[in-house]
Amino acid sequence: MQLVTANGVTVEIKRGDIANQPDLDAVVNAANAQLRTGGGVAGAIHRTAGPGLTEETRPLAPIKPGEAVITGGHNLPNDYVIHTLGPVYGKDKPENELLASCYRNSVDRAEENEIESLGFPAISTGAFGYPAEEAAHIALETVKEKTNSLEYLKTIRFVLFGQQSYDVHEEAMSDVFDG
Ligand code: AR6
Repeated sequence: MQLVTANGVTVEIKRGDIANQPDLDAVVNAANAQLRTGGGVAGAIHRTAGPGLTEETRPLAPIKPGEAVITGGHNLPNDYVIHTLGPVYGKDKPENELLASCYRNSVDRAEENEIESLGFPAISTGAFGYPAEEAAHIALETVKEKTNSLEYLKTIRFVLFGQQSYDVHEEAMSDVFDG
């Protein structure tokens, strides 16, 4: 399953680079607390967005695990970036609730800004060590629940870097949406 419609919202999974999603209004950054560039997603987003993004994020930092803040997209092909700090697995507890908050708060920032299409990376599953399957289930369950109360968002895309991450999300999508 690559695509499902829930309460009029399309939820889809796709392999790709979160910094190269020109058809989305906004993308989510798997940020660090200081909202600076880093490895993985944060590196790709800041590199493509350029120094203007770091300038805009500086006064918004630090953020806590589960929080989300919004900025412009600068040189990215998207109007907005939503920066959320995932939990470090084994350290920031309870991990599952903090990870769900990342998705919930990111969707809330999108709705507040009347965003219609949003792309998520697999938050916390890289440097922060969250097991991929568990994280994918939390991500899809949280997004599914959110589709009950959306006014503006019509498309939510999970942008997965590797084939393994894609496969794990495909499986989780069937589990969560097919019952
Ligand atoms: N597009 C989509 N997914 C990607 C990309 C990309 N360009 N690059 C990596 N991934 P991570 P975290 C996948 O480490 O675990 C940073 O250094 C990756 O394979 O980016 O939340 C920050 O500065 C993995 O599945 O985020 C923080 O300190 C997933 O995206 C810290 O890492 C998330 O990997 C955040 O760690």
